[in-house]
Amino acid sequence: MTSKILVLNGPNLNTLGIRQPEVYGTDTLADVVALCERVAAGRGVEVDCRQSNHEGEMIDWIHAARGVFDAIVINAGAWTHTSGALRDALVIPEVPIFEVHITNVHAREEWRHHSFISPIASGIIVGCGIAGYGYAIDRAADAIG
Ligand code: DHK
Repeated sequence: MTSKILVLNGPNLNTLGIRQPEVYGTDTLADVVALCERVAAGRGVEVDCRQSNHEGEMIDWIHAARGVFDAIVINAGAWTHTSGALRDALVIPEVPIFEVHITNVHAREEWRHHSFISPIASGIIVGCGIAGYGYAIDRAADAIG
């Protein structure tokens, strides 16, 4: 059976390309999805890419991922730094989590330095632009074999 990776993008990432392009670049969410699909196809895995501005919706998607997805790649946007609820949802022992940030959050404002997700992540990729999603999918494919 083909392995499946759930790719989640949190709040404001639907505005990639127009939101602070000097910080986040000019690539759009559609470019992120195209990259994820290309990398996944090259690795023989499937991806399902979703974005939400609603924390409860994202938590519901994570709950429903059990038994369906083999790994989760997540850029939780600002929820990364604020949401214990999202972190609790992501504690799924059989599903490795890969945290992605387009920017180097550690070189930005102090409130972005803390991540609720990092302690439960199998891997973390920051500051590599949207290429980081591709690296995370590649690594997730390795991890799930
Ligand atoms: C994206 C966001 O929306 C911010 O809230 C994070 C992250 C950083 C990124 O770099 O992809 O702080």
